[in-house]
Amino acid sequence: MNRRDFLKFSGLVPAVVPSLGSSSAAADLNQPNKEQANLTLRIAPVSLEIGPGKVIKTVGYNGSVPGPIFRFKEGKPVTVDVFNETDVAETVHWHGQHIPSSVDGSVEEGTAAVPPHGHRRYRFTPKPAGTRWYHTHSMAHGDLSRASFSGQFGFAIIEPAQHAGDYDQEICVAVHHWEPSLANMGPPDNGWEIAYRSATLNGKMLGAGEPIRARDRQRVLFRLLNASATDEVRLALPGHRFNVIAMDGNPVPHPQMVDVVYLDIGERIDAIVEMNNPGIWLFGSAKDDERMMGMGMVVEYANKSGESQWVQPSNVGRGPWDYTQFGTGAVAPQPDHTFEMKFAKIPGNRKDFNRWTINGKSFPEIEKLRLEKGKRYRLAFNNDTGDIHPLHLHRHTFEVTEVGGKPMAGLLKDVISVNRRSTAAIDFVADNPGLTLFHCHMQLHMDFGFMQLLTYSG
Ligand SMILES: [Cu+2]
Repeated sequence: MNRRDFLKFSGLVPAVVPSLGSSSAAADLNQPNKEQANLTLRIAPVSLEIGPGKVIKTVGYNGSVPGPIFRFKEGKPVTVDVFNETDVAETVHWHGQHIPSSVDGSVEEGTAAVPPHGHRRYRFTPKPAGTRWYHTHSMAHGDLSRASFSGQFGFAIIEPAQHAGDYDQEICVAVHHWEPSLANMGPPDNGWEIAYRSATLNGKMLGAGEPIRARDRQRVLFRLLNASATDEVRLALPGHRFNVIAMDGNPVPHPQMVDVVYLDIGERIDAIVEMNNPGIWLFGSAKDDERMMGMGMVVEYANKSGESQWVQPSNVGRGPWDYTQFGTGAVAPQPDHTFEMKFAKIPGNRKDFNRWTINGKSFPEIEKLRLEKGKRYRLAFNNDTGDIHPLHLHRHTFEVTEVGGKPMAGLLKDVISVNRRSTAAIDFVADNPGLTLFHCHMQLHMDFGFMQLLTYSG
């Protein structure tokens, strides 16, 4: 089955292919006006029925959650018209791309916001190839209806000039949590955290959406995205294993077979699953309460029927997984300069939000890190907090060079999940001048100080 057939019959996620090409030659024949093609993104309130009679009022893209799947061709410029039909200024961040600060989508970097009931046009050249995504980069500051608590997220897949992937069917799955409320879940000195009442895969609770339909001996490419505002997730498909071939859209040096995939906020995983165990299965969260909240999807083989089966995987774990298993085993070259970054928490004490510091200072008081073009930099993290932090660097791809004291090389990412009371290091080449944001992707952490800008000198 080719992708067009799949999209026709699956109905999993709305896809926008026509203007920007796809890997299918048949689709290309229907695109005589590719050169003039524009994309339109409409930010507007949407009533999302995530389950029977369960309606979430949120804000989404083009009337859906997730937004349309954009398919870009690497290196082929695109124009995106963004219309904001809400009462607040909004931004659209193109997560994982090497594009100018003026269009990257964060006001801190200098991208102009889309005014309430206003319009802006962005033009950029999509790169690098891989599973990217787009999402709002506004702040919530405790408003649990805004920013990444809303439905403003979608896949932006950048097709390479030639696709190396060998698969029969592609399935994009985005994770989200809904109905957030403030809760006190930690020790007495800990501030507000977030509890949720429902969760979805592709905007539908378990049983409410179309099943994933597969045939025996198919190879399925899962593109997985954690678009939650605040929670990391672990996903499993009993009876099957995931061959993890890419992380954050970048091919991994050592693909690994795993039973459970771990995704911190903002992370993506490309995994091939060999469909060789006919039946009706449940793909979903390895946490029982999260699956009960809706984070699951039925996987249905052709000519099979009955109840979906769940088998609890062993060794689910509490922290991030071991990234070193995906690396080369080599040691990365020494950087030209290392920035030491120590993270700490200022406790909110049950009546306020926790605040977060990098080397003792919070955004926006913290000074910018200065980069020189062409040099290789290391950010050496010391997470002196009891929380896991998904750290994201804009506009650059980094190499993970140390995790928990273990040196590593070859794994290219744009988000790294740093464990509690642990260390990690990332290296990157300063090759994309302009203001660049570094921040924790956990919404409450970025809202309350966990951000820093990097700037190029000269
Ligand atoms: Cu954090």
